[in-house]
Amino acid sequence: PETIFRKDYIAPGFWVDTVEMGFDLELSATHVATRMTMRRNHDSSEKDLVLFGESLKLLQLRMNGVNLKKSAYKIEGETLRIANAPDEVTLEIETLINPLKNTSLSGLYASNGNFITQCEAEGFRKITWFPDRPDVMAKYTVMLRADKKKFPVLLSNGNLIEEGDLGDGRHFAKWEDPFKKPSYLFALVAGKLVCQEEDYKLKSGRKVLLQVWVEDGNLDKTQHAMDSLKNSIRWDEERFGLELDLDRFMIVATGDFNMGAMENKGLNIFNTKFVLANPSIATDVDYAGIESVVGHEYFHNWTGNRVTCRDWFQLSLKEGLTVFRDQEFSADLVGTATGRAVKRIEDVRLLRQVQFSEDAGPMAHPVRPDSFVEINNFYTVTIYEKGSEVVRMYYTLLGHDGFRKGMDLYFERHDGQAVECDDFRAAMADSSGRDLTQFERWYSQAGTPRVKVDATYDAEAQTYSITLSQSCPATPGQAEKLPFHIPVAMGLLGADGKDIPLHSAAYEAQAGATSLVLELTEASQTFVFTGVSSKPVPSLLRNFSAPVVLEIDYSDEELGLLLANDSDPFNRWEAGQRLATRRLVKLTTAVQQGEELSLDSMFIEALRATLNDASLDPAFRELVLTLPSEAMIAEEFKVVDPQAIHTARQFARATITEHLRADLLSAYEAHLTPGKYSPDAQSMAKRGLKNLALSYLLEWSDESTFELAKTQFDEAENMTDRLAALTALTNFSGNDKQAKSAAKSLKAFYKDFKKEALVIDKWFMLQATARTTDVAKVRELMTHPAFTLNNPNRARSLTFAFCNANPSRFHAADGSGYALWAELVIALNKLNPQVAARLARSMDRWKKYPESLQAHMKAALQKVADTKKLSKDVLEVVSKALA
Ligand code: BAL
Ligand code: ZN
Repeated sequence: PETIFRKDYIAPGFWVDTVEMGFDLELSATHVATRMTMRRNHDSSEKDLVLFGESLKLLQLRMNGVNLKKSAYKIEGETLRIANAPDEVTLEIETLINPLKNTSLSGLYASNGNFITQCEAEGFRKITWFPDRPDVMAKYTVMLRADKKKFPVLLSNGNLIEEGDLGDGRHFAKWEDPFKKPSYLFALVAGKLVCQEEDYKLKSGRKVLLQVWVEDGNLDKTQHAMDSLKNSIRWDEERFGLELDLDRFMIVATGDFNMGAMENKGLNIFNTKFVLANPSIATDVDYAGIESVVGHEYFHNWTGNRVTCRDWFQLSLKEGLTVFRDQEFSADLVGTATGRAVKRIEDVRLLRQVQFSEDAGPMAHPVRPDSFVEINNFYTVTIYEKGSEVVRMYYTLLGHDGFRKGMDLYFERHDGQAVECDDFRAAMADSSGRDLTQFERWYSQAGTPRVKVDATYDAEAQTYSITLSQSCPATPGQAEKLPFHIPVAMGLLGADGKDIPLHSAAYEAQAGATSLVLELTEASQTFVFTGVSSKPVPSLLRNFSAPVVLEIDYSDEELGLLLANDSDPFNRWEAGQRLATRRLVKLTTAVQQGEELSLDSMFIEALRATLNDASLDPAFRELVLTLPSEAMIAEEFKVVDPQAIHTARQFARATITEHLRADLLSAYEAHLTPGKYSPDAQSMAKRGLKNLALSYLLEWSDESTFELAKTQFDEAENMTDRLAALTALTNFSGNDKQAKSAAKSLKAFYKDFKKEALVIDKWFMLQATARTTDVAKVRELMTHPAFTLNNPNRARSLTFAFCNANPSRFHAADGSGYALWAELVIALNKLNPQVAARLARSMDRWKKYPESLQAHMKAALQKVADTKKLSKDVLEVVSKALA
């Protein structure tokens, strides 16, 4: 397949001013009539009128009222060209599509008898021929016609301007979107839906209508999404001065969705996973996820919709910025300093675990990629999470007010436009007067930079010098990297653990501050601090001020001091993780060499002190007590041994429990949250620590701990506690009786929730990631009547969870995990290439495994690559892996 390059961008040959669409909606044959007014873009070198289309039956094509004969245009693949079109064109197109057969869930498709659309990135071309590219922005009017009984609700973007009966059992609704938008933001929904609605008053006094649409029977699960929407609206007004620009804002939930949600103008379409919640079906993690995704999609209304992307290489312009905004939204809602830190730690954990790994593999790409085969493969953690880190670095460099000024200038300049990442950078530079030329490398260079720290203390001169040296590993297509502009927030701790006032000639204006942002711009730079009366302990990269790996040699004592005292909570946690990682790496090596395993008391006592420190937010304690994941430990090794890592981590957990049983039990009891469930930060924090304690306690095989979990499961009044207990029971290695009892609980859970698809997803996921679940067990679960590959959530809950989150079982020595993976990718490829390509990514890092495993992995990759009719989505992923 063809590779598309950023450097080949050409402005569209024609602009579209207005689009009128008429849909006659029938599940297996929907007729789409489109009429658009177009005018030549004299600034473009493209002279033809170019449209894109896919899987369409073209019924009619008229230009300025004249039917075009086949000889008047040329179709090649997805491109339709009309040469010699006049400067002003009215194009009328009729197409026929089959939503029922559309299992790709891109374009117009059927979900449980309803019509749903997903047009980002290139789904609109599955509805009609169109200049389907984000820089073509037009005003849309949409007429929907359908059977009234089967499709009582008809929704599209913008405002409802007319509705009525057609007299033949059908009815219609006409929608008009007052804003120009690119085609990827088009949406329609039709079917049997019900809504929770509310009038909401904006800060300006203007009233808007908010609606959350769901399938019948789910109205008891919409309140949290509605609350999150109202919080989002208020937050964007307060933090960025941005108001909702429509009179109506709708959210629709569907069970069949490739992504989390989609920011279509005024008609956001969501995966049910990020809408439906009540205490009996959703966990604390679900509640937090809903809040952040509702926020994310709402914030796109400005960062994405009002100002959109010129081309898909600029995707991070809207995604990185909007992730940054949703992260800040969630942090601001908690409000406390530790609450913010907890959110920051969770976000960084994801970045490190998934994005650093992507950056080190065959799919590594810059935040603004230079090329792609299939754009859907580039909705990645690099574009989203690293993109957000890049935005956060502006925030760190320019400060709260400076960043806001930059945002204001960005909207002042570009409202209503389709722009580039460089335009955002220019707004930040021009509003602050800062030179951000070098900062561009964060967009153009892939790979995770490493910053090495060398520090020396001169007792006589009372100076402390920190030398920071940066490098960045080669990535596909980029052998050499130039130095990045890296903000390094830092402080120095005295022996008492307190911050030392900082004095450095280079940062004179901030003399006496206890935290500074150093700016590393050279390959290597030395920063000298004066008036340092004793050797300090440096706290670097505070709040994770840049997406880099910090290489620094701390002693255990220094890490202990940081863990107990650092005024920066992020680095307190980080010190604990460094202590843990060091031990887990040693334990893994010991497992491999058949040595005796042991865990030292310094580490255990540090954990005990944190666990028992009632002055600390329980959510923060939970994070410190959580050992780095197996995936994170794997990153420490050149060659990964998943079984040894698993054994080492399990040993560490069991040993911690052996020593801290009494403390864990007290923590468990001290953090019970009886009474009505509430998803506020404090209650969530308590449940989090309590359930972490429970999971540790069950590392110890005895009757009392098993009973503790059993009782929690039986008596739980919310899904958070119920699922935590069931997870602990399922992973408990006890006697036969206990195993039977755990299996009974698992069965009961299924029975109780079999009508709740999202809970059944949890039931599959819990088993997919259980310690004892091997390939055979996954195959058995795949034959369960509730399992299907057709639904992305269900497919992910079992198969993705196993391949990505159960490493010691997935990487079975006989290669059976990889054979299963290949079968699944091939099966999914036929149904839904986007979902297939996601699963294909599980094999990205195959070259990091021992040769015996590599041989099996390569064979599995090759098997997929050799499959006939492979989608370009999957082909791009596996061929990059094999390259
Ligand atoms: N634009 C795709 C879904 C999202 O990032 O919100
Ligand atoms: Zn987004």
